[in-house]
Amino acid sequence: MKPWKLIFTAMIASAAFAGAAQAYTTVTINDTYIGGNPAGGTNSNTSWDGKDVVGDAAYFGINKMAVDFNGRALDRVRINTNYVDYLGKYDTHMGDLFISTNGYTAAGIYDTNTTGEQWEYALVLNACSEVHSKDFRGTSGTLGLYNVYNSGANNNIVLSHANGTYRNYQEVEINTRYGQIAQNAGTWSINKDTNELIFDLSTNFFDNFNNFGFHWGESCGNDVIEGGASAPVPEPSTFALLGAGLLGAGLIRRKMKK
Ligand SMILES: [Ca+2]
Ligand SMILES: [Ca+2]
Repeated sequence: MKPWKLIFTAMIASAAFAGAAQAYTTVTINDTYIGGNPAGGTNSNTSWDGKDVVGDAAYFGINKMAVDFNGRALDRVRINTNYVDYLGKYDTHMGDLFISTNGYTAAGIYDTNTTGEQWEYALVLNACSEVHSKDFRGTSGTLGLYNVYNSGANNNIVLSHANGTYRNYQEVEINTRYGQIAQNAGTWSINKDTNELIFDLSTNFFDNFNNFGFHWGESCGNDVIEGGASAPVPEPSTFALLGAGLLGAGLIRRKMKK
């Protein structure tokens, strides 16, 4: 093998290797979302109107959301919330993660399930009868993937609810009777050191969308977070460019030899 051919082969191998090692990117969404005003048992209580947290922020406050991309693939969503230390507080429970795959349009302060961004998919904390029960105290499980239907016979959005005061008209869970795409799309876990509820995907279902929106809250919706995140634009690796350059040089060399 001629020296230049040897170098060229090595470069192609390097390019293939560089292509496999993808960059990891995190998009942070801060909680600037408020949502609807309180309703429920004390419907006339307007003292929480316009507030980011209904009730005690030490229990229900959501600080931010981290969206992790592996290359262009959606890999994890991490919700940073005080609630991880108060699971089951006042008979509430963790909600499911709502996902938009055609971007995110912000709504005003009185956004409800029928206004603002509409969600195409949801990641459901599986073993619903347990996770969605006030008696559940687990800290990990599997994730189901569901279509979201916000109207019609298959409407599977469950709105915020609680025995006392809660934030009204927030989408918080999926009725798993309808819309299942996959029974196991990953795992969820609680990290009490970082105050995170982590949705960790194993499915490649979300690998090829460009613009996402996300929505999460407790079953009471006492705090809710929403926001958008775009998948990183892929850049050709240095080695791939070098390989392409050498391929060009090789072709010129062949031409000159003729
Ligand atoms: Ca959408
Ligand atoms: Ca909020």
